Amino acid sequence: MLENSSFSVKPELFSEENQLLNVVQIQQVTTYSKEKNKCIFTVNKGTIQVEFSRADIVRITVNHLDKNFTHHNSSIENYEAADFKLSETDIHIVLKTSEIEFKLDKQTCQFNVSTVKGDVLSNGFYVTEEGAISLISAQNSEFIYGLGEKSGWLNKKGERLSMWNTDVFAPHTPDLSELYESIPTYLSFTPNFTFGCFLNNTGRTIFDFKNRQDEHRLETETGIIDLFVYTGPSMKNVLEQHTFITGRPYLPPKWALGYHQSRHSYQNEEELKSIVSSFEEFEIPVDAIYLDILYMDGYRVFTFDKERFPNYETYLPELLERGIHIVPIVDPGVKVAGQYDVFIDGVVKDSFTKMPDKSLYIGDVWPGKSALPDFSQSKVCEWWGDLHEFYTKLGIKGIWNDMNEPAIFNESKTMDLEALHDNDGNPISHKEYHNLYGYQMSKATSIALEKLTNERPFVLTRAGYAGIQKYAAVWTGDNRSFWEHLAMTVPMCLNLGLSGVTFSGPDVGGFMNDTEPELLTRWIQMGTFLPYFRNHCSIGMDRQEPWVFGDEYTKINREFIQMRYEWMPFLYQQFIEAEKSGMPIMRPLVLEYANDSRTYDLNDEYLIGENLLVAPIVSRSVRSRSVYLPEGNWINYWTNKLFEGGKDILVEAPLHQIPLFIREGSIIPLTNKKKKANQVDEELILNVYSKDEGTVNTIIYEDDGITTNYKNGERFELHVSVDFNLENVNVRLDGMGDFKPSWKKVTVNLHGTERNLLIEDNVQIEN
Ligand code: MIG
Repeated sequence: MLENSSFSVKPELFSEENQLLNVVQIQQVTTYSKEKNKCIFTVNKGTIQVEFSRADIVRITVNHLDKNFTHHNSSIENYEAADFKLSETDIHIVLKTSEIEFKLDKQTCQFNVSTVKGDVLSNGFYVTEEGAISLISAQNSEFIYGLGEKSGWLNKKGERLSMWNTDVFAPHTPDLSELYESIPTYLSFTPNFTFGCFLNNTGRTIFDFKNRQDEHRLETETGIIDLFVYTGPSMKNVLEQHTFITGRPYLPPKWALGYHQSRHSYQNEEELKSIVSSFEEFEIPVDAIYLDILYMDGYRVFTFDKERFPNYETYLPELLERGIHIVPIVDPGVKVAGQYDVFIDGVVKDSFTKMPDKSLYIGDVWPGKSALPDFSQSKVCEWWGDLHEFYTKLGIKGIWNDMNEPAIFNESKTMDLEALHDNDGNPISHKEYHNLYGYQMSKATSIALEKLTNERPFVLTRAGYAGIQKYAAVWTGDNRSFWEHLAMTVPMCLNLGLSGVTFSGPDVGGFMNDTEPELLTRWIQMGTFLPYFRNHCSIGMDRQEPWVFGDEYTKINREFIQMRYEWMPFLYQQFIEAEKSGMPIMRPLVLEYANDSRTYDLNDEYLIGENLLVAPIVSRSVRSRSVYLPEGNWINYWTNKLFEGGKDILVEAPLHQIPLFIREGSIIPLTNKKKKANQVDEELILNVYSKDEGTVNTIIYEDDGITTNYKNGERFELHVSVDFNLENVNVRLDGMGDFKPSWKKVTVNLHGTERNLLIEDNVQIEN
C-alpha cells in the first residue's frame, strides 16, 4: 500500500493550505432569559445555554444547529442545577454561584470562569464547515492529563488526540490516538490551579494541545457543543467533579478483583478441565476463566456449542461451586439467520439498527452477516439484558463485551455512518452516536446481570465512553507481547484513572505475538498491582498460562498471583475509596505530590492508593532500576530498609521481585496467601509502618463481597488508629457494622521501629 511506503512523505502532499474554511464565530448576544436554574442566550447562530450542575461546575451548551438537537446524554448523572445570581455590565452578563463567577462577553461570547485559585478562560466558540470548535486558554507551564485510553506518555501537552472508538489490531504505537474507548475529558494541571473540561459529545471529537501552545482546541465533528468546565482547584477536586457528573465507579464483586485467566480460545470442555486442574495442581488461585468466541454455536451469541461443551449445563455450575467464575464473551453482532431465535426475536421486536430507508443495517462480523442491536433505545437495552438469563441460569455472573466499538470487518471498521439510531424517538445518525454504542451495551448488560443474579455484576468491556466506570471494567484491547507494551500499560491506565475509569488493566503477557518467560513474569508482577488483572492471549500464539515456562518462572508467577490475594483487603479498600470519592485506584505520583515537579511526567512508577509505590521492571534482563521517591520516608517492602524521599535511588530488582515501597506511617491491611481463590480470609494482618510521631487512621471494610447489601449497612468496618510517640506505638482497633468478617484473628506487625507495641482491641472477634 502506498500509504505505508516512502510515498507518504511526498512533498506535494504537504501543502501549506491547512486553513479552515468558512469559520463563523458564535457571537452577539441579542436576548437572554433566566429559566429555572439556567440562562439561555440568543446569539448569531442558535443559542447558548448556561447552567451550574453544581456550584463549582459550569455546563455550557452551544446549539448552533438548525435542528433541535437533543443530545443523547445518558452517560450523565441526574443533578439539580445550582442557583445563581444574574447581573449585567456594559460588556458582560455575569452569573454567580456560591463558588464561582461566570462572565459571558456579550459581543464575542468568550467566557471567563473565576475561582479563588485561578481562572478558566475561553477564546470563543466557532462553527466550521465540518463541525464546531471551542477554544480554551492554556495555562502557563501546564501539564495535560486524562483523555481516556491513549497510548504514549502521561502528559499529553503537545499532542493532538482524536476520540473515535476503534478496533485497532495493528500494534498500538504512541502516535495512534483512536483506540477502543473515548473519554473526552482532560485536566489542565499546574501546581497552583487545575481545571478540567469534559466535552460531552458522542461523535468524533478532537483535542488539540499541539498546534497552539497558548490554547486548547476542542473540535466536534457532529452534534452540538456540550462543555462541562470543572473548576478544581486541585486535581483531586476535578476528579471528584467529573465523577459527580459521569458517576462514581461502582464497587465490583470481590471475585472480579482476583486473578483471571483467558485465552482465545479455551475451545472445549477437555481443555477447560485441564486448565482448571493445572491451576489446582500448581496451587495458583484463579477467580475467573474466560470463554472466547469458540464456545458459541457458529458464533451465535446466547448459545453454546454442544459438541465442544457437551456438559456445559452441569459443568459450569459445578465450576462455580469450586469458586471458578466463567466469563463468556458476548459481541453485539447477531447472526442473520432464519433458524436463530435471537435474530428472529430481535426482528419481531424491532430491536436492530436500521438504515434511513428502514432496511436493517447488516455488517460482517464473526457470524458472517450480522444485525446490530440499537442500544440507543431503552426497550432494546431491556430486551438484550433479559437475554442474559441464558447465561445466568448456568451460574454465570460475569460477561465480557468485545467488538462493541462497534467493530465491523470493513474499510471503515465500523457501522455505516448514516445508520439511524432511534434514540428513544429522537433519531440520530451513527456518526453522531458512535462513541456511546459500547457504553450502552455494557450498561444494559450490567443492569441485567444485577437484576438476574441479585449480585454485583461484572462486565468487562473493550469500548466505552465517559461514565463507563459505573458499569464495567475496561481492558485495553489487543496489545502485543512487547516490552514496550508492558511499559505503556502504566501511563495508559493512569490516564484512564484520571478520566474517571479506575477499573482497568491490559492483557497481561500480551495478546498478539509470542510472549517470553521473563516478559510474562514481569507483567504478572505488575498485574498483581493493577486494578484489573487478567492474562489473555490470542489464538495462534504460544501459551502463556502462569505455569508454562518451567519451575523457575512458575514459582515466581505463583508467588505473585497468591500475593494478589494476600493484598486483597488493601485492594478492596482502594475500590471502596474509589466508589466514595471517585479517586483512582492506580494513581500517578502527581496526584499526591502536586508541588513536586519530578512527578509531573513520571511514566514508570505509580501509586496504589496513597501509600504503596510500585516501580515495575519494564525491560528485558534488568535486575535493578532507579526509583524516584517523593518527599517523606519510604520503606522498601522486601528489605524493610528506610529511604529518604525527594530523590532517586537505585533499587535491586531480581527476577523474583518488583520494587515496592510503602510510605512511612501507613497501615497496610493484608490477609493470608491463598492457594485457591475461594479459601476464606482467616486472618487480618495489619502491617504498620512506623514514623516518628503523630496519629494515622484507616478503615478496613468487609462485606459479603457479592451483593449490594453493604449499602444497607451489612458491612463491617474496622477502624484502626495508630498513635506514634517517643516510647510506644499505640494501636486502637474499633469494630462497627452489621457484617461478621471471616477472620479468626487480627495480627499487628510493626515495621521499622523498636518501640513497644500496645494494642487496645475493642473488636472481640469471637470465632
Ligand atoms: O477480532 O474474540 O480484543 O481479546 O480474544 C478479534 C477474539 C476479536 C478481539 C479482542 C480479543 C479477543 C478476540 N477479539
